[in-house]
Amino acid sequence: MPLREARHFINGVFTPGTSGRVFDNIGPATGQRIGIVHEGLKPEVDAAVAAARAALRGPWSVMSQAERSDLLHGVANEINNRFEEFLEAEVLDTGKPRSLASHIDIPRGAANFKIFADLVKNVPAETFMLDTPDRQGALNYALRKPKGVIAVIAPWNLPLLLMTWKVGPALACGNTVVVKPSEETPLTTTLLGEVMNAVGVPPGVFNVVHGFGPDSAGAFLTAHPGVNAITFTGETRTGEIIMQSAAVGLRQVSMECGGKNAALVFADCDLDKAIEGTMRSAFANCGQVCLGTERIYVERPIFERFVTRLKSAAEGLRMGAPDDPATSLGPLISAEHKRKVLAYYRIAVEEGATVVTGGGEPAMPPELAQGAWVEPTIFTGLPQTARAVREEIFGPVCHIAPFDTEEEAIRLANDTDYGLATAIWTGDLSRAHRVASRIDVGIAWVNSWFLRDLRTAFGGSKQSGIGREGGVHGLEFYTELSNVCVKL
Ligand code: NAD
Ligand code: 6OD
Repeated sequence: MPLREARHFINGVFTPGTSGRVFDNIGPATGQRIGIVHEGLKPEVDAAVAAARAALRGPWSVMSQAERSDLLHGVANEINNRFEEFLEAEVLDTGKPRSLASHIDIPRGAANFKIFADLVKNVPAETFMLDTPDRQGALNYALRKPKGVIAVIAPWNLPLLLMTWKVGPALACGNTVVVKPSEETPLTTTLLGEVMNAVGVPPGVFNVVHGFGPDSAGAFLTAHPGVNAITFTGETRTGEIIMQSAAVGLRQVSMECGGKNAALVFADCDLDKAIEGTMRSAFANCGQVCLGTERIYVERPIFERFVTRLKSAAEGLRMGAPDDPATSLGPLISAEHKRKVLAYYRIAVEEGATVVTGGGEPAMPPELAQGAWVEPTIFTGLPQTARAVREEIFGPVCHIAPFDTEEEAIRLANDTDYGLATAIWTGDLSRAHRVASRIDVGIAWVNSWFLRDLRTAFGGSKQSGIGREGGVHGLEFYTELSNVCVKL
């Protein structure tokens, strides 16, 4: 397979930039080089921000909302027309099973443009008639204006989906963007540049600069004074660093960060459904989903049965080549992430965990042997204070512990620095509502997981993030409200 070259996309043109630096793009399934990526530094970021600024003042702002929305529908349609190319690129970059990327990543990546293009056309403006002493009154209304040039810093776990989840609403609201995709997954963001040109999105509206975080494109972009707001998805620690950059010039941030999410499994649940849902929440995308479940609390009467059944289901997962339809579990994103996850497997054992299944590296066939593979792993027996119970591992791993009362289950679920998601498995409707209302998270699922209307709010509390994106809630971040009062 020929090596893929990922260039920056600045002002509608693919360019290697002037830094002269490149780095290898390694396919995580095989550990082999699949391409090279040009690294952007300050000059590339300067050029991209300048292009975004010019487009903001120029062609993008003279278009009507309807024209912009039509173009974004065109972007979605073109992604779907080139579905196979996007699929191949995403699978190469991440090693995830083709079946997963074709059901989630690419369709959702396209849908993000349509949903927000339609949504912004249908948001009513705030309008009041004001009483005045002369009884003539005043008309007071608010305009929503684009915020300006938005920096989009994206992660590697769902590269197209999570990047378009930000680019879609940003562009729909009339902003322009500079995207810094993860250094691990440059390909689908680069392809999106081709799509933007093909459908006629004006140059400069969508820009991409590749590179790393510190001392590289990410840091230069978030520190750039020409950026009006920063939307970030990634680790909490990175979010803290980016907030420090954003403080200069009082630039607003939207932060979607890490999680250490709990599942609460009550004895009155439908056990088949709880096992099926928990399998997905713990192991889908090799556990590399921010909403994934790493802590499972099970009511004591069904604890042993639950552990036995989850073990057997986890042992039924099949690791293999992404193109093999039988593959249900892919690799981790990189050798570095594999080292981190395996380190946590060791830490858990040192902390006294019982290894129910997994805990190490699988034997893979020769063509995959250099890939970032780890076994799906289940632990029990750790105290709530253990690092493996408190820190986000972001791998195919969970810890299962028993609980005795509803009150205890709620306390355990909330006993974390994070607040992203929870899944509640119960057949008791009143309990479902009661418990959901008391867990400090951005989203609580009842008898389901990863199900969400894109028009609803998404985000985390505590160290899982700041702000909400999704639906009309994203408009608060991607637009500036401007109040107009007309004396009649
Ligand atoms: P990461 O924080 O390492 O990197 C995310 C992005 O930030 C990358 O593009 C990276 O290059 C960039 N970056 C790193 N340091 C930077 C700096 N100093 N300045 C500017 N940019 C910088 O995260 P990751 O490893 O790509 O993703 C995994 C993490 O993301 C996990 O913690 C996961 O929970 C979180 N995540 C959260 C959500 C959510 O919606 N809450 C979704 C997906 C992933
Ligand atoms: O469902 C979404 O819109 C969303 N932002 C999912 C995030 C997944 C995190 O890995």
